[in-house]
Amino acid sequence: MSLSRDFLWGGATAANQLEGAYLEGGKGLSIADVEMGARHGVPREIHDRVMEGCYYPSHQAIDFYHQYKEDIRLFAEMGFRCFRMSINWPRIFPRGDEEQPNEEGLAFYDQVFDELKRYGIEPIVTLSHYETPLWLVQQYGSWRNRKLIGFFERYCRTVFTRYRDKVKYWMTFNEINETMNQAEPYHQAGVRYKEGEDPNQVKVLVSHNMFLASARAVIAGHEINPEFRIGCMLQYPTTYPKTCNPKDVLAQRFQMMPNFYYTDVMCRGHYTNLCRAQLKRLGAELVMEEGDAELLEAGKVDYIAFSYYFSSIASSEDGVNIKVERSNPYLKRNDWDWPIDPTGLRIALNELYDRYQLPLFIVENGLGAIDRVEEDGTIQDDYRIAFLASHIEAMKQAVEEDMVELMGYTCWGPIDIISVGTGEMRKRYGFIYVDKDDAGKGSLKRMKKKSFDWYRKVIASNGEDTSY
Ligand code: BGP
Repeated sequence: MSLSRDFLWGGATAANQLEGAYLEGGKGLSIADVEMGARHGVPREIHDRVMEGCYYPSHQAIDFYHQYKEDIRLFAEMGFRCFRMSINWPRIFPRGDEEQPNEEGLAFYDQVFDELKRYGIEPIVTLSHYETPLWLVQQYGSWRNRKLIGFFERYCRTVFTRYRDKVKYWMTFNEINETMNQAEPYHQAGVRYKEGEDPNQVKVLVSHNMFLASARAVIAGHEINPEFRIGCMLQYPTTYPKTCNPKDVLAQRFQMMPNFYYTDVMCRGHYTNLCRAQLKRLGAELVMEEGDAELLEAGKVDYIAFSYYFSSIASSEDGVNIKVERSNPYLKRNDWDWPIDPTGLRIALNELYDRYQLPLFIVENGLGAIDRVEEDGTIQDDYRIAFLASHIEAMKQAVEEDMVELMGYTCWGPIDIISVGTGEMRKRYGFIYVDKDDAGKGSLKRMKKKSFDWYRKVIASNGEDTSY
């Protein structure tokens, strides 16, 4: 088995990280619009509103909203067969709870999809990529509130109907498992803890509501167009036991449990024994209402999309408390201390496919690095090429030797965009350089990096030629 002839090669982005135009076309605020940038390695400061005099990277981002034609032309030049993007939920429903959508927002995505189609590029659309309308957080407490299930379904039905013949591949929530893995799931669920709240209980509650919302979206999508393929999306944290001490091996398994908690429910349609064990470990209670079980069963996803950036190691002295580290002595690390581990991608593909036998889709992978523009205007990003080549080779082995079923591969940030973690601009992933700095200054001019031609060659050879 080799990569199929229609293997989906391309790049992946999220609206809040590239569109900008944060109040244009009738758009409302999203949770990303109150997140400040950018300090190297420091998590972003979050406000409950836009504060005067502060810099918010999402407000202009790289101005894809106005420059999408040029950007898509460059993607086409690289031979993209697909482009992963998200619909900015508050462009369609500015507050999130309206009865009627915002026509200007819908028209914008019509234009983007039409432009992609001109070049034969298949859109891959994330319905919620860290863009929950801020109003829903302020007025309803975000995903703690079951009302969001209905609002999300209305939003999904609206875009499914509108783009019925323009988009085939969808995914519901970006990196949904980070809801449990993050100390506070702001990006995923719009949640910041209130005083006295039990974090584990909140995580279980918001996850349940998001599962129900995802299931409703899947059912609605299949009803509107049976050809739709709707996936879940998770961050896959390949984890190794630190040693062959059985306690470390057990620690590795326990460390993976919160991740399979998500895929088990979304792919198998119910809370499995593993999920129940995880609830027990968290000391949290799951409250199911009438009809929830049937809904989860009916709303199973068609495929599993995931991001993969690095692997970690787990250990435990008592078999209960788990220590997770990134300092694997066998691996080099990037400028942000993320270990570089292509084999971890092959392992991820094997583990997920073994567990669910559903088609997989690598929808994020890449190297965030500090690029330098040389005096002659070139950008020699050989380190990025080396990273991607090694990961693509590992991916091919998973398909060709391990017989994993894989739909495609989209690199994260094919054009430089805002970093989610730190809000930095200088954490660059792209094949296309964007002239903008961490303070928001720059001409926004686009320049091809050395990796641009390399990726074009990889796609043209359907992954056969990754040489450099
Ligand atoms: C994932 C997100 C992306 C993206 C990526 C890289 O978690 O789905 O939106 O940004 O990570 O992270 P960062 O931008 O922090 O380098």
